[in-house]
Amino acid sequence: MPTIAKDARIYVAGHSGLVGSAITRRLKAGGFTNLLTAERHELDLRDQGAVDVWFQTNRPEYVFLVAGTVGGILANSTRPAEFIYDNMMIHATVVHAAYREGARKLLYLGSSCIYPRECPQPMKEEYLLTGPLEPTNEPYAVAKIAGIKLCQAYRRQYGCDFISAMPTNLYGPNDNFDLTSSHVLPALIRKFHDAKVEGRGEVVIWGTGSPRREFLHVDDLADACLFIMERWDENIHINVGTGEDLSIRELAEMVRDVVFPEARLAFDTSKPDGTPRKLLDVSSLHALGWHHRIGLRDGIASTYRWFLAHHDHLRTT
Ligand code: GFB
Repeated sequence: MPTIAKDARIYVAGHSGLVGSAITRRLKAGGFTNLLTAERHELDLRDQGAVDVWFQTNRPEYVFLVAGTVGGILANSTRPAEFIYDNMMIHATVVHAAYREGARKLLYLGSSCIYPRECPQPMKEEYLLTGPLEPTNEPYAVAKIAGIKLCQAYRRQYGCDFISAMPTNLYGPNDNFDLTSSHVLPALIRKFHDAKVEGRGEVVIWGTGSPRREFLHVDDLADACLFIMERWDENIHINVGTGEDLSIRELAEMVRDVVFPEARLAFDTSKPDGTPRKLLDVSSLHALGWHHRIGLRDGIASTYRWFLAHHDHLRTT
């Protein structure tokens, strides 16, 4: 299995997003000197011709395929066409170009929503495609499953060393804090912050508060991605998470305690709950020797500090 040379050409597809920016930080901290990136306006990853030319010019040896159109439960429900089209195209163009230009290894990142809605918990890698998906994010999940199958097909037919990892719900610096498209954790940070600033005592949480979720800090994920790139060589994908979950109500209480302890919680049950529970079985990753380091409360506190330092300049999509 390759140990990546410090001067290897490494392409991070999606380097400005939550995950890509964390992987870029991790690679720089690890002394990797030859990082390749392309801005969105320079390279449309949905365009096979453009991606082929970019790969011919830059010839990456290692590819972290972490680009995509992502969002929380509302964005998934209201923009299903974008979620399936953008992601299927991006996965296909990058995997195909990596094969054609002979990349040594590619790591593709999926999502824990690939597993069936009623999946036994914690969810083992082999539970993929054993039952119907959660309707609120089915188009996104189908695109993500297609990405896994792409990597497996190119491995089987062409012998490519293309692997997949499935992270749980992520959060951290560079997250999306826009309330119409964000995931729950950054949404709660923004909601409690805005309530504090505007002098409102109540914060509205979507759904019943009873769904359970697992959260991993994106710096831990980035560390896991480098670890997996150097140690995982299997056809089957590998889960990346903490192995611990909590209810949305408990999460909201934790964010409240960090951001605005005096606030009261209210629940808007007209909003969807989504999957009842999504806890990954991370025994394969633990057996390889990797464990997360950043506890949830500390991660929320540091993400709130990041939010305070940057919220004047945050995107609003
Ligand atoms: O993070 P989230 O949007 O996505 O929502 P999923 C998780 C839970 O938090 C749901 C509740 O039960 C939401 O109803 N929630 C409470 C909120 N308040 C809020 C709020 O203010 N904003 C948001 N966004 N949620 C996504 C999938 O599922 O997870 C994607 O749609 C992807 O495909 C991603 O897999 C990781 O965890 O339900």
